[in-house]
Amino acid sequence: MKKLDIALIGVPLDYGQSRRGVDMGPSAIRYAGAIKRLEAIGHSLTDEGDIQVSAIERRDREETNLKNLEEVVQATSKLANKVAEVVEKGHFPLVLGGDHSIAIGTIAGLTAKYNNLGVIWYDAHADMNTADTSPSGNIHGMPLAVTMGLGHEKLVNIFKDGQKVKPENIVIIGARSVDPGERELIKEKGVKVYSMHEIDRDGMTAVMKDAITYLQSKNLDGVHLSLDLDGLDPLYTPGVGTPVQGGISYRESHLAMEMLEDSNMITSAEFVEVNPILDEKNKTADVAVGLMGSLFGEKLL
Ligand code: B3U
Ligand code: MN
Ligand code: MN
Repeated sequence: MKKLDIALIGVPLDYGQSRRGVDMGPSAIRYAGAIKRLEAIGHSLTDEGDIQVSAIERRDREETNLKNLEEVVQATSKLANKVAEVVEKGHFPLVLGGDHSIAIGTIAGLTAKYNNLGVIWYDAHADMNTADTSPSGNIHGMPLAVTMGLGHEKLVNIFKDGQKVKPENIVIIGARSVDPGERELIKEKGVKVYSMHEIDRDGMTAVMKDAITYLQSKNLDGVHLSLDLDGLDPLYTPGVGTPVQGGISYRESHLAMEMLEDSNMITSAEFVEVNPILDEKNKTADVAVGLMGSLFGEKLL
């Protein structure tokens, strides 16, 4: 991999879901040695610190079934501005979550530079609910819909109005818990999904080859990797808010990251949903940092 100027941005946000603790994710990932690990590969790294997230719950709430909407809008708007600032300087944004609602801000900010962005969504879930279909009201179950321009207008219009990514430029990998409304939207919008079924049937090598070829056919000017640690099986990443059995293995995940590195297509990344309170001795943050190593070009030999 060519040497990058990586801009590390922490987002200690836990308002997109209901289990406290995921706000400590960025600290846990830093503690697990992310910076040294990436510098050892030869990249230069600037730690931009954490985005400020309001600690006070607001009272001037609008009537909505979306939990903590104002707090999520505030934090993701700040994040979008930060991501835009670093990509415009030519840096590679590496965003640490925080719950997955932060992707709304990351992807919005990326549109400052990329006009035809691709997204790889590595996750047990599709994160394609809207206020109408969400079973929980948790915004971390909605960022991919928001990115396609669907959902609450305050979320859809962060940084720039409307759709940020075309549905046909999105690939989901590892899905195994998809709600009925999400299933409909996947079909209607033509989002490419490699569920656990395809991974079991064809193997990770074939799935990643196919996903990379698919994205290469789209004339993209950038590809963002949004990696939810619950995409892996909870055996390997127990420190997540909504674990789902039967997930991607540790080995398959490293292989996937190495194949992405080989493809040279990734232009930004985020690692989300690390919750140290639910974790076992920082295991999940350790896995996140290991996967970063593979994604950024660490070699076994
Ligand atoms: N699809 C469910 C559950 C969920 C989504 N993302 C996570 N959990 N991490 C929902 O609430 O939208
Ligand atoms: Mn997710
Ligand atoms: Mn998930």
